[in-house]
Amino acid sequence: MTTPQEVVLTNGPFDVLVNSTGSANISNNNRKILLMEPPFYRLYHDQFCLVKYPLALGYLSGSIIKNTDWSVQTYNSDFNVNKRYFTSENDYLTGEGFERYLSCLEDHSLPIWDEVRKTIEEYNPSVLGITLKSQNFTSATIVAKLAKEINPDIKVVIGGAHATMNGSSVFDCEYIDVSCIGEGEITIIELLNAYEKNTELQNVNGIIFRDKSNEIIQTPPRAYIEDLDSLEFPLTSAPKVFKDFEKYPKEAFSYVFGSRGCPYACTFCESKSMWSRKVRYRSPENIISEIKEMYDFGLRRVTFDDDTFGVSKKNIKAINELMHKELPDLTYTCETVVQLAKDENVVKDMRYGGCTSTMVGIESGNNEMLKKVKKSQTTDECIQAIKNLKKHGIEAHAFIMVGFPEETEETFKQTMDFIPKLAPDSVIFSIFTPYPGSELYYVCKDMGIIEKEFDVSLYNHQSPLNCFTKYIPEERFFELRREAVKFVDNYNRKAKFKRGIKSLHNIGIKATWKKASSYIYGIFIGYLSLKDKTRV
Ligand code: B12
Ligand code: SF4
Repeated sequence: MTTPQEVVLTNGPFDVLVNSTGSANISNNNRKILLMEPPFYRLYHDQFCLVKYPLALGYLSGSIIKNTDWSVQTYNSDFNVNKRYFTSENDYLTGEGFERYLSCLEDHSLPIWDEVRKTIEEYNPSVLGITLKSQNFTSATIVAKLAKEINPDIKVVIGGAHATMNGSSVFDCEYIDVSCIGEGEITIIELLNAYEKNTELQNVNGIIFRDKSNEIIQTPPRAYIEDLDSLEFPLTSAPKVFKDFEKYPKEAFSYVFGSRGCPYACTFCESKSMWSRKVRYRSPENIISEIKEMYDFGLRRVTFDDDTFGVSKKNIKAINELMHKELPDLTYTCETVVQLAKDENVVKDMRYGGCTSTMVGIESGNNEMLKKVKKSQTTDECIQAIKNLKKHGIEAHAFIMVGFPEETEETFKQTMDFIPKLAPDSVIFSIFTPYPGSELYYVCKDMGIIEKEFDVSLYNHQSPLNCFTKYIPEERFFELRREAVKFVDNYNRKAKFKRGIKSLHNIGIKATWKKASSYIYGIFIGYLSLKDKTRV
């Protein structure tokens, strides 16, 4: 570790602090931070976008408002105010969409980048915070570049899963000043205070930063926040800070996190590197009071975004009892694991609390493969879990993943054959992707499946380039994948139709006609939007 050079204060017209290398520090007159989600889905298709208030932006801005007098704006540049459509087709990030994605990363004169430029110019922040997943890192580097072109003195701070997993390598992008490792609520406060008071960043734990002599310095790790109940609710400050707040549908604010961390150790997932396997829980009371705020805002259905809803049976019971008591006409949806849903009592508790839909990590239809990826479940237990959920009126959508490094043609086909036996309400189909921070990322490196210089922004669960299997030749893998995507799309269409018939049967003729006409209208609007495929 090195110590940053000394910073000197000069007298300027705007009380600007200038350091010894001449670049401006944060002015007392400009305590403004813009926090943003970089574009990703919009780069693929103009009509696909992230209709959501990213929780990282909500938590960070809440913390800044509570603890500092900085002004904050949050901005989801992956939301298109004119078009909100999304798709459930499995190949939506492939084909023409993928070509467009690549060209948008090359051509920075496109309207999407103009929108980003304009937002930065108009708000004129002294600090730009960008939240990152590996897939949108390249997009984020473009945002950082645009920001520095507008004002070279803007401090660019990144955070999120990709920042946390990739250490100092993110500084290959010359426009990044600071990377936040792990949780950001306290780190961002200390960072803003350091900027404002012009003290050394060395004293801020949990960051890596570029000092004035361009050296990359890492500070000691940031301790996890012990009391998650102390955090502000993202929705509370959203109307004040979130750009275009009023243009979002209410559902964009229906996401809630009840815990941080996951006790499981699936090798394709990097949750343990980010949050650790020790789970931190919010109290059921605190969760319910956040959901009450969402209820008052007009929401009647919320989504738990936790890695695994509730985690322990005891906690699940406690949350659901309170939900039932305090919010009887609110429903929720969540992600769960077979280990929990195979227990009918857990499922009953969830139903009691208002759960109507779940996504369950099934992944493979082959027991050996499940063991290899440390998914602690058997195929029989998977069937039991889906059965339990459906029996109690909870939709069960299955995450299925193929293309693990040790996948063979046989295990691939077994997984496809398993889907009808499992009979989920739909399949969320993914091709394995080695995410930095996951165990399999390092396995892929050791096996030589991925190169040292691995550009992860080209890969994601639906990327047409994904092929990380050792035993299936690439051409054959792509063939199997094409067939699988067709099979899954077909399965999902049929399953959706069946669900539709069932729900229409339950609601009667008049309501059926109303629903059917709005469905036809939806198709018509969707068709128009698909025809209007303008570049983003
Ligand atoms: C909800 C979710 C989604 C949603 C919405 C995402 C969104 N933008 O809001 C959807 C479904 C769209 C999605 C999509 C994808 N996701 Co996702 N997603 C999640 C999930 C479950 C929760 C995210 C969340 O809200 N967390 C809660 C907030 C509070 O945590 P946080 O975002 O990490 O932020 C904290 C810190 O990281 C830090 N921080 C974050 N940003 C910043 C910025 C600054 C400036 C600072 C200082 C600090 C800071 O402070 C925050 C507060 O403590 C996470 C898993 C998880 N447990 O986090 C996966 C996760 C983030 N997703 C992941 C992946 C892989 C994807 C996809 C690539 C999947 C795919 N199709 O292939 C896409 C990529 C989309 C994209 N835009 O790039 C991976 C990322 C792995 C990686 N190395 O990047 C994760 C970690 C899941 C996993 N365990 O593997 N995702
Ligand atoms: S895949 Fe889900 S259950 Fe497995 S470690 Fe990741 S978050 Fe936990």
